[in-house]
Amino acid sequence: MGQENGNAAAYFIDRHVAAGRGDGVAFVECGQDGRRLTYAGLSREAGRMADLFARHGVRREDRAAMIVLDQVEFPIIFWGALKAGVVPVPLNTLLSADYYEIILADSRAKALFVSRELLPVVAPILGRLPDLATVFVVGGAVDGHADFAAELATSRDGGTVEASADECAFWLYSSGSTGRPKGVRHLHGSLKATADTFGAKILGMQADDVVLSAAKLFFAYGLGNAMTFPMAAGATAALFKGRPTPDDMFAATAQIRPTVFCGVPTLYAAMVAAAGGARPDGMDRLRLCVSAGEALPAEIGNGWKAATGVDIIDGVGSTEMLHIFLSNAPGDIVYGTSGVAVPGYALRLVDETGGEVGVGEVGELLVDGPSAAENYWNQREKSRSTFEGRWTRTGDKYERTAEGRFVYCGRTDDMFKVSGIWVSPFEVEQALVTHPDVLEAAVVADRDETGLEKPRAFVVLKGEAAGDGLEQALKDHVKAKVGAWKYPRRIDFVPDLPKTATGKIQRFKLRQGVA
Ligand code: 3SK
Repeated sequence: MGQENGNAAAYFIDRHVAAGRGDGVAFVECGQDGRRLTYAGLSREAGRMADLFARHGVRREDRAAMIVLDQVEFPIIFWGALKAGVVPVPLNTLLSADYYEIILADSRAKALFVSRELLPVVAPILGRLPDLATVFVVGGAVDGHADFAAELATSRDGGTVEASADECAFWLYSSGSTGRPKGVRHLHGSLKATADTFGAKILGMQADDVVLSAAKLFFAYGLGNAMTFPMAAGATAALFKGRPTPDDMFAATAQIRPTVFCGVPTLYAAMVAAAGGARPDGMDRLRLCVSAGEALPAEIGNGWKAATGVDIIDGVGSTEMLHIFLSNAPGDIVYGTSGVAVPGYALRLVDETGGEVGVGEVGELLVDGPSAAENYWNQREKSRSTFEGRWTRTGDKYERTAEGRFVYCGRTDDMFKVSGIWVSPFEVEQALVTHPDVLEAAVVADRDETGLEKPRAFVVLKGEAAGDGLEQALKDHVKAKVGAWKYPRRIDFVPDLPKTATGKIQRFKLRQGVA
């Protein structure tokens, strides 16, 4: 018997069609005129991409960048590239032209697929990218560029090329907490590895599930939630093209009636506040919710449960590990903790010398598991210091409780000392968000008049403006909650906070602002 094809498309698509499940709906777009894509339709359309690539001189292992919204063309292009052995590079659809230029040049993408709505953002830089041969516009013809729909319609199905599960399949760009983008190179086998672990063991994904993810497909988090996890089970994912505001999410849940909903803490907080205690429509089939991107404050988990009757599984993942490796689980949830290792992954907490720390001590989290990326493209030093043999450094500080649960303590580079005692910005932020007027908060170290570091908070309020006395009330609130020395000496009321694509607060940007 020949060896099984390790190409991820063989597992996620061809297997379903071969087993007679081709009529199952893989993707449905939210909204009135939302399109549907069956597994057979996806197989056919994605299969045509090899021909399209060949016509435009895009060869195996070349990169094809994607600036594509969550619409049915996203899976067609992504899986079509994998089927052809071309390496798709989905990019954050919210970046500026400067960032796109850096990333497109770094990846040396030969082809770019761009949603028509986003073409004006990248148009000014396209002439400055010598490796970029063809720009395919998704969702309409534009003079001077290839029309994706027309090109696909005239292509023939080229099937799925043989690939090793250990072969590089796709890249994701990680902005990281320092700002310089890194091309994270992932293998074909890693997609199945995350579906077999978090997707199957924690979410228990089944063929009758319908997943709605506020996190977009270009994030590792969204890619698993709304593509590989449901596809591994032959289930359905809903695609929402727009910005996930609470009202739009309520409309989408009312239409889709998802069984699994995936979001980030900021969105859950805003949805709880907007729901005003009432259960939103379309939650009748909901069995599970997932949160990642940053640790979920207990208040938000409890508020959501009170409004919807459904728990949120809070987990921790990274672009480097492709999805969640540390998580709470159904029936085993302690809000305010990140849970325990996902089955299939091993975790260590280490100090600066690499030694294991004990219960109640803070250490850096290291993870070993089957979905780790191969390396960062062209960043050898960073690759060597992140991927240490089997172990991947996360840059996150954690503490393990006597019960074995992990509690988030901040980033390795965010902690600071006040009066000689460590302060985790996260701890102060958590205290601030328990105040009824606060929606979100971020805390950084700022020097006082004596040059010593003290906490400074940036606070987004739930209501309009900060009334008289609110600043003092918040300081007193933090003192009472987490200790007198930790209170923010200065509070700035801001309309929103800088965040990475996956919803992590970019404290380095706030620090740059205060320096
Ligand atoms: O930020 C996270 O927790 C995360 C989760 C899943 C996949 C990717 C990321 C960055």
